[in-house]
Amino acid sequence: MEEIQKILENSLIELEKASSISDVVAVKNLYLSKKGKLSVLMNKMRDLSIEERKTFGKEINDAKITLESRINEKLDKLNKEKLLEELNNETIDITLPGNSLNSGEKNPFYKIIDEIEEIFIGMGYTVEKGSEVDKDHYVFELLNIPKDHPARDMQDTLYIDNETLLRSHTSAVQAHVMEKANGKPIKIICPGKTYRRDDDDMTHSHQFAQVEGLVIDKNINMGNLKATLELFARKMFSKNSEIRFRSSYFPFTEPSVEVDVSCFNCHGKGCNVCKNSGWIEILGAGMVHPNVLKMSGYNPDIYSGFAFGIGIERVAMLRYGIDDIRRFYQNDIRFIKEFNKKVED
Ligand code: FA5
Repeated sequence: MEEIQKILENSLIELEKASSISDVVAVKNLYLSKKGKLSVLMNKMRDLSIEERKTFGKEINDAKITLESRINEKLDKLNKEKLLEELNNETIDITLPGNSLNSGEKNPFYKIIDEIEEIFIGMGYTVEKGSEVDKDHYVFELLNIPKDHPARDMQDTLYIDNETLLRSHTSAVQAHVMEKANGKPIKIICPGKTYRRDDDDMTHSHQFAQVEGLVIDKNINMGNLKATLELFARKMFSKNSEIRFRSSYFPFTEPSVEVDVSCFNCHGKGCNVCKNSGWIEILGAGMVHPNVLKMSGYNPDIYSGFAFGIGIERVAMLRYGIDDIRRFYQNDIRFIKEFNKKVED
């Protein structure tokens, strides 16, 4: 018993002297590990009577508990001191300037899509999604443009295989929507990207975007189309903008029109932006061709409809006075920031 007390006393003295965490761990190993001084005393139990073993065992356990709790107290104290020391040594220079975070801005291209959607939703249209990669069947065939039709030349595009291509116009959506509607009335718009072999200049790009519109019901006529497009133009551009309808040709509409808006740059006088015509074409439209209605399961004697395809960048150029279509794709943050100022009507 005396030996136990002696070992405990020595261990406490050594613990007292320990000045670092590693010193304390060393004391712990010396006395409490499996082969530590207190643990090996247990071997002596073999030589004792049952009665003596009880008191001896209890004494060793008490000594172990005492030493363990003193070691933990000391470790706790040393850890706190270490943390305090680290905090005191750590200096933060609050005079350094902070890093300002630039918030993103919406490209005018997407702002115009939002505006176009808002105008048409206000007229009762729903917004559909289309696919940029589509089948020849939808992009051309169901739109009355069979293989070898000359209209295909104007809309040459990138082919993934003989039957799959990057759509050259959003009109492909028309055939999908008609297929889905299964003979029921339709009133939709669908914005999206299109791809075409075209010479890039101030108003043309090989990749651009359109908003397709399609209305099919009983008694839909050319007057409805004209009123819709006039209302759209009046809401989108200033009341001073002029609009003109030119007769045109699309294989999927009859009659067909192209709609021009007076040039934002020269206000109709003629300049390099409008190629001296005073007008910029923004959309193609017309009454849905009876063949297209038939191919998609609508009886042209009962149903009629109109469709239009608006060039989104062209509308944005007119709306914001942007002189070159290529600016939309150049990712110049200075250009993008310009359009988050309020635009005058
Ligand atoms: C078409 O693409 C027809 N699918 C539009 C249509 C839809 C007609 C429904 C009838 C019924 P067009 O090729 O004219 O038509 O293009 C329509 C509009 O897209 C143009 O008025 C113009 O604003 C825009 N656009 C056409 N080509 C380009 C181009 N290379 N770069 C930028 N915008 C273009």
